[in-house]
Amino acid sequence: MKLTLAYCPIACSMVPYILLNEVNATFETQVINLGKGEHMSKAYLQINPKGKVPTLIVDGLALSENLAIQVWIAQQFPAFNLLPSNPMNAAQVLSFMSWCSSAIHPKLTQQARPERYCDLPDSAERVKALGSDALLDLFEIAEHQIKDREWFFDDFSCADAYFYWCFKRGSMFKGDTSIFKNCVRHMHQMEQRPSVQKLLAFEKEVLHSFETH
Ligand SMILES: N[C@@H](CCC(=O)N[C@@H](CS)C(=O)NCC(=O)O)C(=O)O
Repeated sequence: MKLTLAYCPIACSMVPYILLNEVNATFETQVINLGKGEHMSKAYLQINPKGKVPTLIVDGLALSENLAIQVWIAQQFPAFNLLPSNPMNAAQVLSFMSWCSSAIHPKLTQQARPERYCDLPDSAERVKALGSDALLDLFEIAEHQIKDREWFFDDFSCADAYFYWCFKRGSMFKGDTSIFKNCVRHMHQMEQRPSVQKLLAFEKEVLHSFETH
């Protein structure tokens, strides 16, 4: 099986990158420089007409949407337990992942790309501030959920990788996320995992290549 992940550093494509390493999959990466607009190139739009990363290409078939990609990885490599086998437990993890994708992610985009939310003159700072307030409220919910536990659910799961990106990306904006001590601890725990260490090394390498090309 040939796997190719369309990936850009810092972006949410780091989540499937981590999970593919968790399951020891052999895969290639197709680096897409979002800053240079490579996601809108004719060639990339043929792979993913939505012009987003991640896309996972499985034997020539493109799969988009982070949540679907994560579920595919979990189901393709069931021995690694990235999703629980009990239906209710699995649904709880999916519920969390859906929250990452539909609630948290848009608040991150609101801060990164405020012009997509309001094009009135001089509105960007206000749009970002509202995004930041809403994001901090969402992190407060996660802060309670991860209190006194190692992972969001009984075992390490896709939910941990997805939230790791959400929190890390959220910490790059103005709002102070260091107040969420449990989320910070979770982020550090994630960074102990070999899969995340691989990601961080690869990310550094790709960012360096962006700077020098
Ligand atoms: N609904 C998509 C959203 C993916 C997404 O927004 N990816 C961002 C990177 S984090 C992207 O490709 N942004 C490029 C753009 O919107 O111009 C998913 O969950 O996979």
